[in-house]
Amino acid sequence: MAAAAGKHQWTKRLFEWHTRLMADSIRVRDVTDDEAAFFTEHGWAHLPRLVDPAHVTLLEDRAKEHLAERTRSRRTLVDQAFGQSRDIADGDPLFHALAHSPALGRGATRLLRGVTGVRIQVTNLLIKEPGGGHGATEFHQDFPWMPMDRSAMLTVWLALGDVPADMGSLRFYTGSHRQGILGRSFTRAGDDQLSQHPWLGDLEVSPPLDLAAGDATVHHALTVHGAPANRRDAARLSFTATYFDADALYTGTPYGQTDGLGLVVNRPFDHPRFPVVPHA
Ligand SMILES: O=C(O)CCC(=O)C(=O)O
Repeated sequence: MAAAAGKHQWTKRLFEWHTRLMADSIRVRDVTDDEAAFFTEHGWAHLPRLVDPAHVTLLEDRAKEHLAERTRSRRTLVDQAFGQSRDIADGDPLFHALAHSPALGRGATRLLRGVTGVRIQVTNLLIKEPGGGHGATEFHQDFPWMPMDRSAMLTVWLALGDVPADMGSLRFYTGSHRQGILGRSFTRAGDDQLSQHPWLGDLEVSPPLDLAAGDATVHHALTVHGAPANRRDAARLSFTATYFDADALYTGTPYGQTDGLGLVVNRPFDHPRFPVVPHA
């Protein structure tokens, strides 16, 4: 028992040491005032060269290794839109260093306005295969599934290779983050947000974005977003990190990620699965 605990401590220390080492090889820039203002107004923003492109190849290579090992079930409507390797920052020091980088912590805290800090909700590697491997990502909000008592949450979507618009970069309904919770999508065919709320068509849609490796987009969890199918020959690869208000309280809403963790209703997400990100 003591030997097992010792081994666990040792593995943990090795992971932390490896992460510190990796932090030096990933350069993340700060979000600018203009980007923050744009995000507040539109509910999304384009963050060119968020991560130094010189370091993105390393991330891309690692992503390919992880994604090759993913389970390829096509059970859900989400599985038909893209493949995933979830919680990637928990087991990979490079992605851990990226998700926990103070620049991203500062950026998320700033963009969410009025929050004093953020926790990580989930990190993920996404792949959208070409040639009909995956279809379009239907338009949806992220928040309607979440067991948080407030919607201050956003996702940074980082291109790990060049992602021209027709490879499936995200599109956003501008200002939809001010329309409240519009309901769940991906529960049955035809429940995308546009079908449920045709009036969304009156809102402007973000332009098709050609992302270079290292560019990111960021969207609020209430912003309606989706992506076209991948029309190129290569797979679309991205890393995502979702951050939420560190003071949010757990509501007890059933959710695969939080069920059984022992979280207490009406208390903050004080659990190692939801670390607070440094932003000093
Ligand atoms: O990458 C995609 O196609 C969808 C990703 C998404 O919906 C998200 O990160 O919130």
